[in-house]
Amino acid sequence: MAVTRRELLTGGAAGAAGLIVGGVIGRAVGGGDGGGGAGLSGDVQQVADARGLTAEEVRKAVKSFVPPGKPDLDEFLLFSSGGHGGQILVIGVPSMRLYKVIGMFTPEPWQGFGYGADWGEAVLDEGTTEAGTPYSRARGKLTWADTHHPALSETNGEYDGRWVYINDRANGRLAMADLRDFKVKQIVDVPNLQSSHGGAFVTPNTEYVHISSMTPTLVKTENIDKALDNFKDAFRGYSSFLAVDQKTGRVDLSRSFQVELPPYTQDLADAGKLVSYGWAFINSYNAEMATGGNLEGKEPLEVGASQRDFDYLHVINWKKAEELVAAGRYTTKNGMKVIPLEVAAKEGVLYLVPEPRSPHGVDVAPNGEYICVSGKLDPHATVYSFTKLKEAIEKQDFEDKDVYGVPIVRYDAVVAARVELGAGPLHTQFDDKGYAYTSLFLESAVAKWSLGEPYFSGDQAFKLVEKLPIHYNIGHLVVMEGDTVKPAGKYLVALNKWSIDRFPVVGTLKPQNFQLVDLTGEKMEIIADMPITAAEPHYVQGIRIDRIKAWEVYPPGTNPLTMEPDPNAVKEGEERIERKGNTVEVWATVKRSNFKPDIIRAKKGDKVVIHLTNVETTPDATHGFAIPRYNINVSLDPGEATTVEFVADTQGAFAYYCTEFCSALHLEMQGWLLVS
Ligand code: K7E
Ligand code: CUA
Repeated sequence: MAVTRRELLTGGAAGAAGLIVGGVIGRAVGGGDGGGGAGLSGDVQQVADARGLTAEEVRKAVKSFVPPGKPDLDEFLLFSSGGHGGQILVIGVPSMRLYKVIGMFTPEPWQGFGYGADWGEAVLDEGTTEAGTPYSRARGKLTWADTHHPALSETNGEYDGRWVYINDRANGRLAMADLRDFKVKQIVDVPNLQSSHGGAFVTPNTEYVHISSMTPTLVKTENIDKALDNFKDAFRGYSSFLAVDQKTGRVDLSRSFQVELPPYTQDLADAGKLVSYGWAFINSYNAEMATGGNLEGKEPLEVGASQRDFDYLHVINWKKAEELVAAGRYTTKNGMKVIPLEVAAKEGVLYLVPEPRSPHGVDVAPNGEYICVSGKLDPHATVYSFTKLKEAIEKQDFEDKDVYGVPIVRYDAVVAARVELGAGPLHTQFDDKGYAYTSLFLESAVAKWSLGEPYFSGDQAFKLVEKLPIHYNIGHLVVMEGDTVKPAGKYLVALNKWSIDRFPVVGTLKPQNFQLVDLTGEKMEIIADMPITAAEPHYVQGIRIDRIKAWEVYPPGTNPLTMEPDPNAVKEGEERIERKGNTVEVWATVKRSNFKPDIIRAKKGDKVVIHLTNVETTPDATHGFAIPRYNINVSLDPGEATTVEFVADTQGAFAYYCTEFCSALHLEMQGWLLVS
């Protein structure tokens, strides 16, 4: 927003922001603007004094302040992982206001996700299959996840605002939400993965969404008691390229494939872009293949996994992998096409590159040339050059093969730089000016450093330029659109695991802390804290708000699962109840302020099917449909059609009601289910 100097002085169009800037700042810098500003600055000064705020604090507050009625002042939306809460959090930048919690893997009662509506039940059922592994139904339906890495869909390497994906680190699954209605449409139980970390990322045109195993998967099921002694043969990792249907955003497993990997612990991953288009990169640790066993006379896992000086960056040529799949060079495993490890190693699909001790993050720079890796136990960021990597691969400049025969590219041939940053570097993001920003977990800081050509050259390249202390223990960080080919820069958000003294004490579990950092000034500057209370967030992506074209209402009678007209949607006047055998089927409309029909009669043991259509066309006119004691709780946004199905196994008179305060007669919006 452009605020003119005149507006600042007169407190005109800029409203509160203008008053504060014109007042307090004017005074703080010793000038004061005199005239119209003087009286106003007095007011603001009084407020600041009364609240114990310094001019500096007020100046920072104004940078992120979004006044009532001016939502357009938020320029970006963050899509944040919701950690083991299993959701995605949607947050405005710079306001740092939470706008939405999208239930992805975890039922969400307000949105009626997972409490009887066919859309949510279908999604949760799909995510709890037995197709891939025997794990999913170990203890019944899976209703939680540990979400780590959201991935917004891309076109030509830029966010396109169509879909968002996120992985389930705990259970090796992937979920997708449609950004037309911000609702989850699919949970994929990815075959051959037990857990996942490398992903989600999308390839530059969302051809694929990638997810790889974290802890390798057991593949030899005989003699499981001895499996850990035979780790090298009994376990494998998998890099999954899940093909995306360009119309719906859904994963199509029939067109998807996996590349089998050695049983190192594959960690984070990123997609190549521009020069490195067609390639993907996955970190690993525990190349030692340690298994723990601290009560069985062996080293604890963390000791065993930190023996070697190098682990391996996995370099995958997914274009080549596509060709092999097309040529039938795969085996089918649990319904998934898998390129076996030997084939991947021999045919140029998989290469390894040494990377220093137990790395964590791998991030590809906007031009696709630099692949930045940082290791928890090494104070440097290691920067690989894709050009050199490609040359080394072409010249077969290998230093060795691993025990599985995978070529190991010569380290010195491909490293572009090692930049000393500080203690515990984890993740890296990029801005629009050729700088990289790396989180330093142990040091609780953000390190800003310069990339090489074409951004910086000579002694200006690969140089630490600034460090910003963070509060506290930063994990991921995000620069707006900072992992696309065209970062927006402007703001950085630090995702901090601890908040210690930043917030009021609200019990023994403390909020985590998102800190908003302004990147536009000479120095980086923290301008806001945001307590995060839903779970531990991991990664976040920030997208320009104008890229998202969300609907405010559904076209009449839309089913949110298909985003198409629901065959059982009804218009007003078409409401009816039909009984066939032991099934009572109801077609109902929902609007301010009644359900029609408002009496449904069933006999104990009947199957009851209720098709509900919210016939409203007004934005915000959402209604609920809850049946007490039947564990049914549906939310119907304007235009939405959905179906609830259950067995009337408890007799009684149940007063179903609308759960959203929708009108003056909301309390009257109720009906009876009589089960006799
Ligand atoms: Cu570093 Cu899962 Cu991306 Cu957490 S991960 S921080
Ligand atoms: Cu509809 Cu309350």
